[in-house]
Amino acid sequence: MNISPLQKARYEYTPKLPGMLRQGIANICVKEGAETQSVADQDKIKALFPNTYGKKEITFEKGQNTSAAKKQVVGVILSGGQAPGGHNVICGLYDALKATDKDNVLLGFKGGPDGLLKNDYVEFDDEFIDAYRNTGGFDIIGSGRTKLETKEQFAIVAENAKKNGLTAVVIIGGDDSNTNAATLAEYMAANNTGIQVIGCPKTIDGDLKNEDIEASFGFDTATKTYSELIGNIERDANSAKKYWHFVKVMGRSASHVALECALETQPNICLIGEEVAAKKMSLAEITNYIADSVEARGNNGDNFGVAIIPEGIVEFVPEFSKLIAEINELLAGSKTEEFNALPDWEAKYNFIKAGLTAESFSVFDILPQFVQQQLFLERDPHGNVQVSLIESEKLFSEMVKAELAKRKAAGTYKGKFGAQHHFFGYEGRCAFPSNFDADYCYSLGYNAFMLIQYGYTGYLSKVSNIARPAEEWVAGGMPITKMMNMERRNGEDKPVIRKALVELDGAPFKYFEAHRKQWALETCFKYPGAIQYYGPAEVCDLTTVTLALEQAK
Ligand code: FBP
Repeated sequence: MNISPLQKARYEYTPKLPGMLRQGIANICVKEGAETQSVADQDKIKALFPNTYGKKEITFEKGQNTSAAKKQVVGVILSGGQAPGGHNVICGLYDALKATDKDNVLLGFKGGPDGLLKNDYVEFDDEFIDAYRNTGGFDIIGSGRTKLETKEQFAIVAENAKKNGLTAVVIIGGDDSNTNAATLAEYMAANNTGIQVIGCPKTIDGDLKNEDIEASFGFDTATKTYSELIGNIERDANSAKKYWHFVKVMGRSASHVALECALETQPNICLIGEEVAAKKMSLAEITNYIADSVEARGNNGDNFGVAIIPEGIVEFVPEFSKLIAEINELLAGSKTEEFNALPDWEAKYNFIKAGLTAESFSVFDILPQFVQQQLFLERDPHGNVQVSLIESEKLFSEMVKAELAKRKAAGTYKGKFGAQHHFFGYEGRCAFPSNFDADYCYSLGYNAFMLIQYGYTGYLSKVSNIARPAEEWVAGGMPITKMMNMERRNGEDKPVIRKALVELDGAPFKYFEAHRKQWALETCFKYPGAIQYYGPAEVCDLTTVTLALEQAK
């Protein structure tokens, strides 16, 4: 009764595995490659990970399975923001584990890392797993953002793991969660627990990728979902010809999601945070850049358009970051109470004016009042401004409106400007996984079990060559320490997986850069439509434009 026809049909879908994993468990052998080094700071990372550093990269091949027979009891968690395909990672893991030995056990720890700390889990069986095959969401066991990083936490996890007889833990998460997976693996090895730890690369933001991990799962489905909506909006804009639509898309920091959506839909404007930072653009320069397109189109009679704004944009604007830092300082400690006690906005405004440097106050002063107030209303538990809550789509449309009013007064702009605002984020995180994500995720999970079975720890499940058909995908594993470097986090130098930002000399940005001038002036909209699950492979199994451009030989 509660199952839609599509969900019912998706239960029947058989995800595609890489060719080398299709021969049955008995026919999967391992091939070890070269020893690895971290991407930077080798000596420091090696010293911090003496038991797991420098291990060999590995690939699986067709051949006699030589892994030692051992009953496996595996614990799995989902960590961080939802991403389409998470359920299939668990399904792939479960199927490989049961195909190896039906007495093997898979425990799902609930609510993310908290589940491991609280020893709160469910044991999966066929009926349980079958209800989640090829579905979106993380509701199978839930997720959470608790960071597993202290020795005390690791000791609790190790104790709970021993209590349940766990032989391995699989962490499905982003760069932070997999950094923690590497540290947990090192702890487990250093303390001779015999418990292995394997990671799987997740995040719709697309910023967990490198020379080994070609894409994080969920990026494909989420960007296809947003692109469908943006394409529909473009068509509406082109039909009514009376609105500019400002569309903010998720991506906490990197602009991969915005860039992919732009490549899919060819909007008039797409801001890229990494470019804004590299060119040290000011808010006024960004505003002028958008206003130039609105003016040129308006003067041609096209009083409509679409602009994509990445969620993390304001933190890439140097003068805005400086302003945020000064506000955090201004309201540190008891000064928040002093500020909150002021009787009205005018008194607060004067307090701010007196507390900021002249440079930062001039930035503050050009912001629309609702953004000025947002900066002081929305604070995180540490009292800092919550930058992700700033409605940057409204910020830029308001600033463009003000700029156009000036241009109208000067007689250069002759058009009309009406704006609509959208934020696409949560809409895409739990969509039914595309065929690509369903296949990729299932393969990552299946492969994670092969890594466990062959005794590896501190590895990320790796499936590569993914711009090609699944038959040609290459399954294997990479030591997580290979992706690490030292970074300053909260005043301390820490070993972390390097976050992948948009590369301004990479093929996806270069393509965008070569076309955006034309897109800004003309109407070159592209309408991708909804994700297709059934039909010809060239429609249903297509992956992202980003991946296609990055992998184009
Ligand atoms: P992950 O990095 O954990 O995958 O989450 C990314 C993300 O989806 C961002 O795009 C977004 O800024 C954030 O999660 C929102 O988080 P929350 O679900 O806590 O509101």
